[in-house]
Amino acid sequence: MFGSLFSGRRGRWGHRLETTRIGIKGMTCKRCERTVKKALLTKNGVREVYVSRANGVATVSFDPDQTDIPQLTEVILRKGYVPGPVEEKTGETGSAG
Ligand code: 9UX
Repeated sequence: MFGSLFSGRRGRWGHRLETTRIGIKGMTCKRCERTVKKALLTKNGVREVYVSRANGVATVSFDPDQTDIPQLTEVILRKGYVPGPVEEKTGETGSAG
């Protein structure tokens, strides 16, 4: 649905393209998805954003030459949401770090 989730892809114009998933807390209604999505899309290098309030996850495709994950999480923070690791709902525990 979102194409490959593996990094190292090339975008249409040959720029690098990386897809990451960022956990987001604090999205409690549908409009939050749009708020977060629009904020991320204003960032240079961000190509594609999908936000799921139900899962608390933003899936972001970006050019790692133009922006990076710390910058993306900062955008989310400034909008008043709390970015963090993706919390998988599989019941698994334990992550390295
Ligand atoms: Mo809904 Mo989100 O009223 O910040 S838009 S909770």
